[in-house]
Amino acid sequence: MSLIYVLNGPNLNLLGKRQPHIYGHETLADVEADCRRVASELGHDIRFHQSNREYEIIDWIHEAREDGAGIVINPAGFTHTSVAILDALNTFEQPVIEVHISNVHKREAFRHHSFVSHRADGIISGLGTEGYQFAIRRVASLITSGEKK
Ligand code: CA2
Repeated sequence: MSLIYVLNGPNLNLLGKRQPHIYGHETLADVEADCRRVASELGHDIRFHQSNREYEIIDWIHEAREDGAGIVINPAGFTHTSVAILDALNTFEQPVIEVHISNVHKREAFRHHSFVSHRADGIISGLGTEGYQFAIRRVASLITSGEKK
């Protein structure tokens, strides 16, 4: 069994409570339950975190360097601003999938650039909260194909 980190950036604690027309009705607790279910179906465990503080996200990426087999990350607003999160992800040698609930390319121009995409092995955007489940599946298959090498 491998450990997949699912990391969520600022304001995602409000998921399902505000702006449902953009982010849907599922809460972050619902997303966590979905991720746990899919990961356990695939024989993996997850560590699920959310923070409004950049340094906490960086610390979890460092922790994943020790015991993580992959990372699913929705950096939220830090996507478009954080070289520091990119630098941390660049030290992590296992699969990384970037998730956005909304289609960032259909939104304001400032959301079209992602620092994290410079490192991500794949990007999911605009599939709603279901995107997290696809991301877990992709990380799991990358873990398996890495094990076969
Ligand atoms: O679509 C996504 O998942 C985003 O990462 C969400 C970020 C936004 O800054 C990115 O451009 C795209 C914002 C997260 C805010 O989450 C909220 C959830 C519910 C209510 C209010 C904010």
